[in-house]
Amino acid sequence: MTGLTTPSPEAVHVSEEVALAVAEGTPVVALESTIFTHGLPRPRNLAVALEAEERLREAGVVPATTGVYAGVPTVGLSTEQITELSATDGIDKVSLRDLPVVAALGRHGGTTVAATAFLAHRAGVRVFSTGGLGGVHFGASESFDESADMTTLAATPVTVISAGVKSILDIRATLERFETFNIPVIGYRTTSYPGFYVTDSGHEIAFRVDSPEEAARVIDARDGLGLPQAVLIANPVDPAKQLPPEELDGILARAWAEADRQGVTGNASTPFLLDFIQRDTQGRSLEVNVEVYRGNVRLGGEIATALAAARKA
Ligand code: PSU
Ligand code: MN
Repeated sequence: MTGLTTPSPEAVHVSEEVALAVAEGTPVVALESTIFTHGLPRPRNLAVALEAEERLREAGVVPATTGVYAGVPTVGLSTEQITELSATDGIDKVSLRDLPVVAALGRHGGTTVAATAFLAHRAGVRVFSTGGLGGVHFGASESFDESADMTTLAATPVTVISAGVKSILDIRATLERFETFNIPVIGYRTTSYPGFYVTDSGHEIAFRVDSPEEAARVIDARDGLGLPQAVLIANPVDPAKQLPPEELDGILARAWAEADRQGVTGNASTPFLLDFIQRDTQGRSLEVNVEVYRGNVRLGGEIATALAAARKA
């Protein structure tokens, strides 16, 4: 014996609506909370979080917004809880390592992709939509700053819809790490890996799927094989709505230089850089961020619906 105990079902609160949907095979999509606790500025953060839920419901999909409310890791936060979390200062950014601490200390937390993927999987939710994934930061070969999103996704069999990894990251190195961790990366109607703020990061990926049904078949194949990794669906932003690609290098250079100057490191880097880019682009990056998220929420709903239909067939 290792001395490990069996996980307790009470450790994670799954809302009644989400639990019922999971039990009945109704499509469900998990949504993260860091996007509204640390990503988007107020009051836009709340509007975006509620709009995502609303659009899923309109499509017949149950939203499962995930976060930590007063120490309770929750899959299926209520509107009141989302409203409070999006308006409260000093909320923790909760990755998987932080989860037991924040739970024990009774704190509020916005869950990252890593923590959200873990909680969604614990609740039986198979599909999760986000904006951009964490990955390898530039200089990681010295700083070791690689997002725990990657290692978590290597061991968590959910499906994550994103517009690639955040533009601030070393995308080439991140794609290499996904390969190392056996994490499949699949373009949605493209083999050009998206660059979050831009449609094309300039990196090619091997595979594409062209419909939600095809994505669902990949997910079912992964599950049939009993593989433990997430499937990543990379869904590019509409080219008409991207940041002008020719401006991106300059924007990123200014962001990194400022982070360097202020000595920002660790888990503060991502929120700092995204916030800097928002100011540097006079809010244009915010509009792209919202657009990216909408697209991923929509596709997540479609894939969850295709998965549910395949199960019933
Ligand atoms: N969006 C933001 N700020 C963030 C994140 C998203 O505006 O901090 C989170 C995402 O949830 C992602 C995480 O999972 O950043 C990656 O951060 P890190 O590199 O510290 O692992
Ligand atoms: Mn980090």
